[in-house]
Formats: sequence, C-alpha cells, structure tokens
Amino acid sequence: MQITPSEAAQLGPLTWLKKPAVDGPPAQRDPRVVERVTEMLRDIELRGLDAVRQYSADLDGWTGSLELSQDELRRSGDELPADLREALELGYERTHRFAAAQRERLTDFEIELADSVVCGQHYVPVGRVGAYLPAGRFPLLASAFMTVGVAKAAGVPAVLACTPPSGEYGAHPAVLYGAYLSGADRAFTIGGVQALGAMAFGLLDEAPVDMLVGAGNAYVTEAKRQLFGQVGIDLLAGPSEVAVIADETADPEWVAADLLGQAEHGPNSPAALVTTSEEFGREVVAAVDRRLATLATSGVAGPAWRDFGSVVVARDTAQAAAVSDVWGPEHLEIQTAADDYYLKHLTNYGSLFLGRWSTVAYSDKGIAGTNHVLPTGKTSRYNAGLSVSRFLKPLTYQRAAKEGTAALAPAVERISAFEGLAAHEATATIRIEHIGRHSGAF
Ligand code: HSO
Ligand code: ZN
Repeated sequence: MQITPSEAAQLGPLTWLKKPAVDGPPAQRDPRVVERVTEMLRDIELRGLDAVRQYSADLDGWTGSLELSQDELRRSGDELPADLREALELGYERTHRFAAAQRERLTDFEIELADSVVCGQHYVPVGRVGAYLPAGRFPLLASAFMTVGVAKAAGVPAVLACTPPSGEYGAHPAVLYGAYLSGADRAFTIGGVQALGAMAFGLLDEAPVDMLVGAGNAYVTEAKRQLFGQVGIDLLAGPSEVAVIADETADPEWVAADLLGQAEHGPNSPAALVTTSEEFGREVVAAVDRRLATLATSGVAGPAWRDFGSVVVARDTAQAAAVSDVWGPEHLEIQTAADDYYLKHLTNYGSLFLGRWSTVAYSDKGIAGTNHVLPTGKTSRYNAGLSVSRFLKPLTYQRAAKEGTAALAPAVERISAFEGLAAHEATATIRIEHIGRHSGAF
C-alpha cells in the first residue's frame, strides 16, 4: 500500500497486521531503461523500418513479415479451442456494449449565452490510434477489447494493433483473435519499443498515429513516456495493484484469493487489505499464506505479497475509506456490510468492485464490461481508467450573429485596450464601426 509516513500520521493510529517488507512504492524508471529507450527511438526515427526489423530479429527472434493480412487475422480464431473463442467473443461483446453506452451518454450541446451568441461543444474522435497488445510473461487476451475495441466504439477511423512475436511462431493467435474481434484496421507482429516507435513515426501506415495506448513492460511504458507530447497516450501503467476493504461479513478465503489474484501479475504488485475487524484481518493473513503454499504462480505472487502486501486495521468505515483514498489503488474491492457508504464516499480508485460477488478478474478479462486499463501508482488522484472519452476530443465552437456584437465587442475592446493589445482591440472595433456605418449605433 503506497502511503507515506506523513500521510499515515494524518490518518491517525492504524494497526498493521502485515507490513510490506519493502519500504516505499515499487521502484520506477530504471535509468538504464530510460537511456536504452532513448537510443532505440532515435535509431528507429533515423533508420525507419530497417531498424524495426533489426530489433525484431535481435530482441524477439522474428524475421517473418511484420504485417498480418486481414485473412490471417480472421483465421486466428480457427486455431483456438471453441470454448476459449466463445469466452473471448463474450468479453469483446460486454466491453463493447459498456463503451457504446458511455459514448451514447457523451452528448454534444449548444447554449445561447447572450442574445445571438451561441457556444457549442461536439465530440470528434482522434484520427489514428496505435494499440500495443502485450504478450510477454502472460498474454492478456482482453487487452484488445480495452484499447482497440474502445477506440472503435469511440469512432476512431484508423486503429493499428501491434503485438510481439513469440519467437519463430509469430504473434499469439488468441491475442490476434482479440484484435480481430475488436475491429483492428491493421495488425502487426512487432513488439516493445520498436512497435511504439514504428507507429509513432508513421512507419507502418500512411501517417503517424495520433495516440498510443495499451500496457506493456518497463521498456514499453518508458517509450510511451518519451513519445508523449508528439503523440497522446492513455496512461503510464505501473505494476498492477489491488486493495480490498472488508469486514467480518466477508469470507477470508475469498478475500485472500482476490488479493493473490492481482499479486501474481509481478513480484512488485502491491496488494492490501483494509479491514475494520482485527480478527478478520488475521484470518486473511493466514489464508493468504495457506493459498500461497499450493498456488501455481506462487513464485511471483509470494514475493509480491511478502514485499508489497499489507493488512491494516482501521477503527471504522470512515478511516478505512480515508486509508484507501490516500493510496487510490488501481482495483478496489469492497466486501462489507456498508458497501454503499464506500461507493458514496471514496474518490480515488481505478475501478471499484462492490460486494463479494464482484471480483477484479471479471473485469480484467472483459467479461464484466468495464475497462482494465486503469491508473496505478497513486495516479487515480487525477486520472480515471481508459474509456471512450479518451479517444474523443470535446471540441468547442461559437457562432455570433451581427446582433451579438453588442454583447461581445465593447467588453473585448475594453480588456484589449487595458492589456495594450491594439490588434486584438481592432478586431472588435472594426465590427462595431461596420454596424455604426451601415445601420446606426446599437
Ligand atoms: N489487471 C491487469 C489487467 C489484466 N489482468 C488482464 C489479467 N488480465 C491490469 O489492470
Ligand atoms: Zn489482472
């Protein structure tokens, strides 16, 4: 749980039943990664596709074709077991329906702020988006729904998808099937920094992408950070996080299972329980240890829990909510007798899972429908997860008729004159004078 000592002091006395072995948040931005990514991006910008091909061969062992045909994309599902294909189709469909519902609720509007002066706002999609679909330690099959699919639901006309090869076998068919379902316009077997560079520098399509989205390893995240500005991004994803607020009405085994459900993402994935019951907290600590003894991914989840796992007892619901809000975890589960209190009062989290029957993995896989590209590392203070609105620009416009001049021009003249901006002032004066000459003063 990422809470600084001074934040902890402000929260009042807390009982820690389990403290993380590592003091402070997971390390960020290794300088060697920063330097390597800078070098690679410079090289890719300079040498173009030759550099991309060389990195693909050297780093990923891939010398095959970079682009997949639409036919290959369509046929990627043929290689999958039917039940997996159906599960993916369900994930795409639910994620798409939620994104489409978000889109419908973003409404354009016009408002007449003064007589004959209308201001308006309309949503216009970003033109070209590049999505990175990771397939490293674990291929996360729902990533395409969350990025490609949501961009398409927003109306983005051109969406490219890049996914790394698994050695000589090329891109993972299940990842490709996700991209196909999500409506990717073009798909490429390219991984890491070279994928992001190729999309951002316009090496894969007729123009550079306007925006890069999707999570990846430390190199991918650093490449997005360095390219930000030149292109837009969704967010910079750090290690996946989970917090559970639970009381004695929850089942300690379920809570332990849910904590480990994200701890297995990586050895520096924080997982925390905040509880109002000390006895319940102790039961969860014991249950996590028991489950780790047989968990297939305990090699990752074990160190994650040891180094970044926390169990904290809060004195009441208000303090539990305050503790959670100071961290603002990526995923937050609530399993208490007062779930609605938390929904009403919490302000910082990536996505909220209310009640014991909601669990993070339901959303992770796209089956629940909400997005799994979410803010980490305390960035939920100012950021929300990926949604259609990120791919839509709320563009504003105004339309003033001649009759609106009285409501606009005199005040603009006064302000411009005070600022000493004579040419600004003249843009108002010239209109006032026109009316004075042609139809008398207003
Ligand atoms: N929890 C990850 C997403 C994911 N996990 C997909 C498994 N599959 C980041 O929110
Ligand atoms: Zn996950």
